[in-house]
Amino acid sequence: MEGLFLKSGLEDIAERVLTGKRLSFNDGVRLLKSPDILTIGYLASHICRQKNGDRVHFIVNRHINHTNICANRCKFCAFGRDAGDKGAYVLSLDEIEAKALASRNENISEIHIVGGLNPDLKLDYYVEALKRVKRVLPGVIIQSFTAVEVAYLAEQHNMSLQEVLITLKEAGLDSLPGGGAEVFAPRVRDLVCEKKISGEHWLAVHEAAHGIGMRTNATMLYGHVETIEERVDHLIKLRDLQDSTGGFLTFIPLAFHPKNTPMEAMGLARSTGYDDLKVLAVSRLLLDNFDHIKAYWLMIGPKLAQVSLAFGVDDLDGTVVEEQIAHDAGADTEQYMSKKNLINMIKAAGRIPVERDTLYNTIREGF
Ligand code: V47
Repeated sequence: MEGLFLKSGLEDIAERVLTGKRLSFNDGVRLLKSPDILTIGYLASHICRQKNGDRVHFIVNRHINHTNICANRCKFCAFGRDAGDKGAYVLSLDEIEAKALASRNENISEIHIVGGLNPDLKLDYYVEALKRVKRVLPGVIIQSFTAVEVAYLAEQHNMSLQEVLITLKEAGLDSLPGGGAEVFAPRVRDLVCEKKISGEHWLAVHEAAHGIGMRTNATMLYGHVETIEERVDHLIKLRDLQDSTGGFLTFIPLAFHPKNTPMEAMGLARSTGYDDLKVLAVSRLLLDNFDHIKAYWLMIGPKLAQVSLAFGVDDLDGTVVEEQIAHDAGADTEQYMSKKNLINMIKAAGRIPVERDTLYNTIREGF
């Protein structure tokens, strides 16, 4: 075993990982700065297998982006529009219901609705959307509305985060997705999303959700202006909240897509495969209190997502069906992946496909 890590300079970190010790901020920085991707992947895979064995998860789900009109207009985003702009849209409640209904025969277990901060959409729209989805798809789990949308509703209606969350929960909301986290460091937020809620506020929404028994996801948007240290700081803040609530289900790194965004002019390139794998693997190592790390095939491509199963990843997300946010920003993947394809990718990696629901309950295992 020792020979494996010779000359990597990561021997002490490897020792800590293999003996179950928590990694520090500095360990995270050293891992992300190291070119020794195979050692990092080996260690991450070791931890992933301790937590999940050979099981790799996927979900049959459908995304709906209900509006792209957004008061925040983050600089990394190609999806947001001002009302009246070309391509600006809001789905009516009937349209949301029709999209949910169109999935009725697909045996989907999750509906994922996220959109912009549209000042014309009030809490009653969200409540009614949830009720209608549950009416046409009874039994489906609704994982919808980012912390940013929840905070916006609280502000618009002068309600507490908890009051908004309880109102949404009573209407059918089961879980929050992980979007809107970006990178918590104020320096980064000032540069790329100055109008967005702070990192602390994002964490407070998730803490409030966990407090009412709602499980949630977490993300990090990487590959733009953030430093390695800021990435690690973000991960440690998530780890700290997870220590206190245990409410996070999974962590999903999101690779920045620059096309058509205000940041395109900065000349930033898409993240490299090397960086994608390292962020996934180092997340697996630092987030020792998260059960799952998800590679979102739609953003990093199905082939790299499959390879990431050897770098600490145990979840490939889902069938998705339709998606605007990454595709408006130049994602060159499909918007839909069949269940058969997801199963084949997992089997071809020598692993056991597990169809899960949002809460990681097994729907079916071993296809
Ligand atoms: O909140 C915006 C990010 C998020 C870009 O919780 C961008 O299971 C890349 O959160 N390039 C939406 N990313 C997607 C999201 C998500 C996706 C899949 C699963 C889950 C989950 C969550 O996408 C936004 C923002 O953080 N984003 N613009 C862009 N140009």
